[in-house]
Amino acid sequence: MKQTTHHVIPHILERAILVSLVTQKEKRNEFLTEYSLQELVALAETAGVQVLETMTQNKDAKDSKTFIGKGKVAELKLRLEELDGNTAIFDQELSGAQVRNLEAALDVKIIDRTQLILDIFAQRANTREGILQVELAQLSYLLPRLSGQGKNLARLNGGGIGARGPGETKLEMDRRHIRDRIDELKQQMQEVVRHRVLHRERRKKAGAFQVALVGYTNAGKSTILNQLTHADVYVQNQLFATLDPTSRNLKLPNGKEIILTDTVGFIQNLPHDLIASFRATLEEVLEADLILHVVDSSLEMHMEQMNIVNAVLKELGARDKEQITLFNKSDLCVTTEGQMDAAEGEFLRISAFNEADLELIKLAIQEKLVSDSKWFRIPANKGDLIALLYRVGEVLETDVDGDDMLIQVRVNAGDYAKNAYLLATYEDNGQVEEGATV
Ligand SMILES: Nc1nc2c(ncn2[C@@H]2O[C@H](COP(=O)(O)OP(=O)(O)OP(=O)(O)O)[C@@H](O)[C@H]2O)c(=O)[nH]1
Ligand SMILES: [Mg+2]
Repeated sequence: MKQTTHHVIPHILERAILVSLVTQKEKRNEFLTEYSLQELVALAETAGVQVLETMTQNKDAKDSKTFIGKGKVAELKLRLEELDGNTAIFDQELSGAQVRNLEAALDVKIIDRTQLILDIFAQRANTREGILQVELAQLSYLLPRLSGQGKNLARLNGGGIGARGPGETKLEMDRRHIRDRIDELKQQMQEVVRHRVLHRERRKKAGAFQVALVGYTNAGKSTILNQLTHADVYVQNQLFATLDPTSRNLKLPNGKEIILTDTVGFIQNLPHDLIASFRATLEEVLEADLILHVVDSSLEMHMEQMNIVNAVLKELGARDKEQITLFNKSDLCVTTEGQMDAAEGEFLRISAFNEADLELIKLAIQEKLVSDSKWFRIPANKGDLIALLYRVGEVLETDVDGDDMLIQVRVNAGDYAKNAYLLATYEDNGQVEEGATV
C-alpha cells in the first residue's frame, strides 16, 4: 500500500483512494495491472486529484454489486474515514449499479478509469472539434449508466470529475435530454468532419506526403514535431498533453516538403467511447502515408506500451501502414539490442533534443518518400504526358536522358489508376542511371 500526502491541500476538490481489482484472468498479466494502477495515479494527479493511497484486491472475479468484495468495501470505508477522503477512483470500468451501490456504502464520490480519462480530455479540449468529441464521449459513457427514467444527476452537481467539461450545465438532464443532446452533437460533428475531410482532400490533391507521429501518451510526439518544424505545440511531462492534431510542413534534406502531424496519445484501456468519438481526429492517422511510432524507451514498460499502440492502430485499421519506430529519450537510457527486436520494421534510436538524430529522422522519411515513387521515361514527342504526371502525384525529381525526359513521381494511387492506361507503358523500372536518383 502506497502512502502519500495526508494533509488537506486547499483548492483540491478530490482527495482520493485509488482502487484496483485484479481478477484471476488479469493475474496472468500482473505487470500490466500493476503498471495500470501507477498510471491511474498519474492520471488522477493530472486531473488535479490529491491521491491519498492505492489499494489492490486479488479476487477470482468481480462482484456484480459492489465490484470489489464486501470485506474490501468495509476496509476502503475505514481508510477513507481515517484519511479524510471524499473520493474513490477505480482502475476498471464500473457499471451504473456498481457506482450506486458503492456510493451508498461509502458515501463518497465514485469515479472509474474511463471517467477520469474523459475528465482530463474535457479539461484539455479547446478546439470546437475537441470539445464536441469529448462531450459526445462523456454522454455516451453516461447514458447506459443512468438508472430508471428521469433519474437526476444530483451527484454530478458538486463539481470536479464527472461534472467538468463542455457539457457540465447540460448534464442536469434526464435520459431523453441526453439522447437528444447526443443526436445534436453528432449532427454538429458531421459538419466538423466534413470540414476536416475537405481539408484532407485538398492536402491529398496537392500530393503532399503525409507523416503522422503516433505513440503512447508522454512518449515525446509533440516535442519531436516542435523540434523538427519549430511549431509551438504544448509539451508537458504529463499524460494527454495533446488532444487535437496539429499539422506542419517539414522540409527534407532534398528540399521536398512533407506534412507532419502530431496526434493524441494512446493509453492502455483507452475508453471505447473515446475512440468512437475521436474517430474523426484519429482518421488523420489513417490518411498518413507513413507512421512514426514514438516510444519512450527510457521506461521499463516501453515494450508493453508499444504493443498497446500497435493494438489500437489495428483497431483503427491502420495496422498495415508503413511504420518507423522511434525509440525516443535515448539520452535517458541505454537501449539494448533485445529491445529493438520488438520493433516492427525499421527503427531509429533517438533523442528529440539531439540535432543529429533529428537529421536522421528526416533522412528516414525522405527514403520512404522516394521508395514510394515511380520513375517514368517520357519521349520528347509525348510532352503532354509530363503535365499529366504533375497532376497524378508529386514530382520529386526530373532528369534528361538523350531525347527522353526522366521523371520521378510519388503517384496518388487513385489518380494514377485512372490514368494508368496512358502512363503505364512509360514506367521506367531500374533503367535509371546513377546520379539521376535522389
Ligand atoms: N530526456 C528527454 N525528454 C524528452 C524527450 N522527448 C520528449 N521528452 C520529454 O517528455 C515529456 C513529454 O513530451 P511530449 O512531447 O509532451 O509528449 P507527447 O508524446 O506529445 O505526449 P502527449 O501529448 O501527452 O500524448 C516532456 O517533458 C518532454 O520534454 C527526449 O528525447 N529526451
Ligand atoms: Mg503531445
